[in-house]
Amino acid sequence: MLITTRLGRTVEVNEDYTVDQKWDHFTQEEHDRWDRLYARQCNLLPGRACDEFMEGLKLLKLSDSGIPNFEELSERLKAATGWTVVAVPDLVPDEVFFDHLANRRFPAGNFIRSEAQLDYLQEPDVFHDVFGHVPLLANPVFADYMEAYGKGGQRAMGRGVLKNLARLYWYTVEFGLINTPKGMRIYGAGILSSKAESIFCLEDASPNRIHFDLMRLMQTDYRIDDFQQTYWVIDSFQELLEATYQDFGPLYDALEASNTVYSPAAVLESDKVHNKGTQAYANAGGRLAKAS
Ligand code: HBI
Ligand code: FE
Repeated sequence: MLITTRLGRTVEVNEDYTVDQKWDHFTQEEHDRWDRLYARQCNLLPGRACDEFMEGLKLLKLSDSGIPNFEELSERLKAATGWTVVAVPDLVPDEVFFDHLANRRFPAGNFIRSEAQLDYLQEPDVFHDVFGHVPLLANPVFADYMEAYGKGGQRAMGRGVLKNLARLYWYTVEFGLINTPKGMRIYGAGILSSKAESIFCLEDASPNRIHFDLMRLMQTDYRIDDFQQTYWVIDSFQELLEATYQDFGPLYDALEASNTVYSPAAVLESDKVHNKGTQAYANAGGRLAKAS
């Protein structure tokens, strides 16, 4: 079928919104952009990214030799955890996204950001999707968590509570931190694919760092246009997986009954706080203040 992407391109896609990666179509300039992004993050991430992520990079042989060929990458990933990477032109509809995850397919954007967007873009491109998300899919516990999320998404849609579940994805898969014996580390893909946020999330005094609490986090708004005001910290991927292996039905009942939404910067009496942020960055106007 034919669809129009959010960037205004008309593309022929399969029923499940996938396309052929057509790896040969990437230009030398585009491969070179991947290489520079890759090198930049690899300089930054030792000591900041969690070990599981660094191990995934190595196992999957992600490198600074161009945009990965999804077929080859999927072969290595499939051998590790049964996941594959499929190409999509853009964000796919929620139900399609969940169906891919529930079947251990990760949809990755089949384009790379422009030179002007090297540091920041909202659309998930191949660097965010493959460099940020795919390494952890080689970890068996995280791989199970992502499948569970896809299955949970299908149920949440049926109940009309997708907004709550989407917050779980945002604050864990995209922007999660993990406590390790060596110190706090990054596992969220939105951070791992961003130079500035990789430093900000761990080292800046501005954001809150609060211990993961499923119900609390499903009631908390997030921002999609700037650094997070709160990062949620887990002790292990097992903690995350176990939280999603309970029946969400009673949780959704409680969410509906309480009908509470906390702001992105809120700190509650009941929160287990690792660091209470100053919010100096957000209060000064954030990214837009810096740009002007
Ligand atoms: N599609 N390709 C793609 N990537 C995403 O991360 C994505 C998506 N569609 C929907 C979606 N994410 C979110 O709205 C869900 O997590 C709720
Ligand atoms: Fe993402």
